[in-house]
Amino acid sequence: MNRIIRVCLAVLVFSLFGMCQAAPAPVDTGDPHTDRSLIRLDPPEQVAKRMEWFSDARFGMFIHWGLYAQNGCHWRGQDGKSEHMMRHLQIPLREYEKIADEFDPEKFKADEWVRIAKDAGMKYMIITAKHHDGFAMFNSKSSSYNVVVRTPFARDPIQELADAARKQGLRFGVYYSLGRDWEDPDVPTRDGYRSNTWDYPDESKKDFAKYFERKVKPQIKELLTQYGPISVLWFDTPEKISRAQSEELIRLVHTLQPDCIVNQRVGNRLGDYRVAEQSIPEGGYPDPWETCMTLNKHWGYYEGDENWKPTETLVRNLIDIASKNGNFLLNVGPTGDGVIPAGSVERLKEVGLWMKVNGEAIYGTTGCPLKGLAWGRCTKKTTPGGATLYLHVFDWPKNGKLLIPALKNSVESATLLAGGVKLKTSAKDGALTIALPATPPDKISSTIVLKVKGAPVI
Ligand code: FHN
Repeated sequence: MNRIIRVCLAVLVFSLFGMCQAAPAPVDTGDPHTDRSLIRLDPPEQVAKRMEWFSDARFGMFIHWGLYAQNGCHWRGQDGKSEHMMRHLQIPLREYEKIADEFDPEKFKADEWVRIAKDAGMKYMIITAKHHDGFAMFNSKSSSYNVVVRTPFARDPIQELADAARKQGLRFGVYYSLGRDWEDPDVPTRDGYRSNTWDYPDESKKDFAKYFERKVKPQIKELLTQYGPISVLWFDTPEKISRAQSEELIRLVHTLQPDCIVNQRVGNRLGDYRVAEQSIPEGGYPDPWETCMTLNKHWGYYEGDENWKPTETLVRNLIDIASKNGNFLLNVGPTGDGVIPAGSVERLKEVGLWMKVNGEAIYGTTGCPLKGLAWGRCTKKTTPGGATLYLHVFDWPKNGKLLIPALKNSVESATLLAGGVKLKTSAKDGALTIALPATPPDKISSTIVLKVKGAPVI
C-alpha cells in the first residue's frame, strides 16, 4: 500500500511541478488573431528594413472615429454599448445612415489632434478609415457611403490628418475593417452573428469575394494613392478572408507603397507585425509586435465613460511593452463634434511630460536580457563595444540599494537620466548594486542609465 501512495504522490508532485513550469509554446490555432508566428512573403531583410522606423517609434496614437461617435454610441436614446452599436441595436442600414445627415464635427482640427499626439511623445497615428459599419471616413470614389458625400461636414478627415501629421513629423496610418462591413450585403463572418444579419438575413447568399473585389480592393487603392505616404495599413477582423486574398492584399499594399507596413490582421498568419489587443503578452512575441489599448473602456467615443487609466499605468505599460520589444498603440475616441475627450488629453499630456525627460530610454531601444526585475523593467541600446541599459525603477528601494542580479559585465558608468547625477556601483557574487539617492526623480518610473562594456552577459 505504501508503495502505491508513494507512486501517486510522485505523480502528483511531478504534475504540479509541470504546471509551474513555463507554459509550453502555444500551438498555432490557425486563428489570425492568435497565431504566434507570422508567415513572410518578403525576404527577412526586406521586412526588417520596412519595420525599422516602427521599432524605433515604440509609441503611437490609435483613433476610432465614425458615425457611432455622433451621440457617444447611443441611438435614439438607446445604449449602443460601443462602436458596434449598429450591430448591438440591429439598426437597419437605412436608419443608421441617417446619422450621417447630422455628422458635422465643426470643432475638428487635425493640427490639434496631431499636436496632442506629438506632445504625448507619440511618433505615429492610425485612424479608422472604415470601421465595421462600412462608412468611409474618407473621400471614397468607389463607395458613396462616405463622409465627404453623405454628411454636412463634407470634408475629408483622412486628408487633413495625413497632411497635419506630415507637417508635424508624425507617421500616418489607416485602420480598415476587413472582415466586417455592415453596409455591404456580401460580408459573411465567422459564426454569422458578426455580419449584418438584420438587413441581410440569408448568410448563404453572401459572397465575400464580391465584397473583396467591389469594396475592399478599390478602397485600399484609394487610401494608398490619395493621401501621400501611408506608413501603416492596420487591418482588423480578418474573418472569412482566404489565404489568397490576404496575400493579394499584402502585395497590393507593397506594390502601391513598398514602405507601408501591414499588421497581422490582414489574416492567415501573414503581415509584417503582430497585434495584441488590450493586453501585454507576458514574454512579447518573436516578431515585431504592438499592443493596442483603450484609455478608458471603449474604442469609440462612449458618452459617460470616464474610466480613464491612471497615467502611472499608461507609462508603466509603455515601459513594459518596450522592454519586450513591442510598441504601444494607445487609443482615443473623439466626439461627434471632433474633440478628443478632456480625460484623454489630460493623461496624454502627463505621459508626454514623462517622455520629455525619459524618451531616450524608450525610442530606438530594444528589449533587455535582464528579466524578472522585481523593481521595474529594462530597455537597451547597443553601443560600439558595449551597451546602454536603461533601468526603469518603478519601486525605489528604501535602503538606497538597487540590486541587479546576475549582470556579469564591467560597468563604465551609472547615472540618473534626469539630471545626470553619477551613481556608485559595486559588484559582488555576479550581482551589481547601485547606490541611489533617497528620493526618486519620478514617482511613476525613474530611469538609470547603466553603460556596460561588451554585450550584456547575464
Ligand atoms: O471589433 C473591433 C473593435 O471595435 C476595435 O476596432 C478593435 C481594435 O483593435 N478591433 C476589433 C476587436 O478586436
